[in-house]
Amino acid sequence: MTTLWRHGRLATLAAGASWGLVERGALLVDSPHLRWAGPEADLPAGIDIADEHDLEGALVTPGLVDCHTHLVYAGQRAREFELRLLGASYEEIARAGGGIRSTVAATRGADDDTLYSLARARALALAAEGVTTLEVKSGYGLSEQHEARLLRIARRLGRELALTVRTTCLAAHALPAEYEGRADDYIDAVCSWLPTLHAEGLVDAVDAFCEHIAFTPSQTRRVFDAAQRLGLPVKLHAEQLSNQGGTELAASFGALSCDHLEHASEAGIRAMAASGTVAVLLPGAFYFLRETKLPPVDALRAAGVPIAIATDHNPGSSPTLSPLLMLNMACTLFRLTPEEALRGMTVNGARALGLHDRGTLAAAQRADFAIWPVEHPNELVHGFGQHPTVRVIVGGEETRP
Ligand code: DI6
Ligand code: FE
Repeated sequence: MTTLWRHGRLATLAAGASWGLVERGALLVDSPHLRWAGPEADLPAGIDIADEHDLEGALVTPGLVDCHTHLVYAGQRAREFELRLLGASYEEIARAGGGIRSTVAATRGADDDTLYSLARARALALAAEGVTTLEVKSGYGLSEQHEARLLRIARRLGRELALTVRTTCLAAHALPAEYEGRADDYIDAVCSWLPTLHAEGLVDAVDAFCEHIAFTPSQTRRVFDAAQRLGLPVKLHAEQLSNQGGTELAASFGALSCDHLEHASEAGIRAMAASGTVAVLLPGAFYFLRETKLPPVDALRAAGVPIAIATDHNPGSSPTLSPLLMLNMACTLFRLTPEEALRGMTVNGARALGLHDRGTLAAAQRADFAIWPVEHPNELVHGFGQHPTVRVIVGGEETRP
């Protein structure tokens, strides 16, 4: 059964420049895939159209892909925000048992239904700005039982909402209090959990936080070795607060992405280019932590490393639920062009998740798209805090959140 969507302005994001714009464009959908996208005048003949929608000149983009979120947690950290404004640093708060550990305590204390409904509300807020594919990391459980619980809740989001959810095990996010002074033992434990979590079908990728306040490169390597033994792809929170050489390490494992990267080196960028690793830049965390060292955007461009943009939604360093605001900040803070920013939250975001069936409007891609009441895609990036009303189509079906 083929559905025709006609009289739209398409930002196909096909390779090349100018957003892949098609004036007076049309889409043919065989759910859940696109059968055809192009100028309405070139619609293929002889197709049996079962249903037809008039887009009335609205803009159509691929559905947004938010490739880095920490969506499943309880509690909030507004007090910590206040403390930072009174002079405490993120690191000081983390070292004093605040920060990630306080979210771990709140998360462990919440029941499954509470965690699910909190995460669901967050996912719906992202969907309300055009997100159709979402990555959800664990990392606020930090025990086998609680990491499994968070990943199950992420899977449940994917089953119950009209969204694709990819799960990432980030058990190596922070050292839980019960392992104080025994980081290597904790890493051993994480490595021993992965086969069980994977056997239950809970893990699409494995991530770690490689940082002086978290885990060393050699601890990260052990987590990656365990992931590799299971055939799972890896990603890394790399060079966010300092340069640890995590980028080179992740690239040597063929990582899907390295994320944050403010302190990435030339050698790290060369390694990412060689391994086809995506650079996921997170302007929300940069802004909220009031970082001053910019990610090396020019060097990433020069090396041909694909750049993705994500919300990094989490309660400590990026408590935002606005993907469009992140596109704007990618331009204002990191000097991406508006087109680079949108490609970063569509085609390159998908690539950071190892997904090649979405992120552009083209035949055989998933029919995940967003319909916006604007004339040009640069308007989505230019305004901020405007929350335009968007219609969201997932797998060819309009969603009604
Ligand atoms: N880097 C971050 O910015 C977040 N996690 C990470 O590895 C912070 C998470 C938090 O503060 O709760
Ligand atoms: Fe993160």
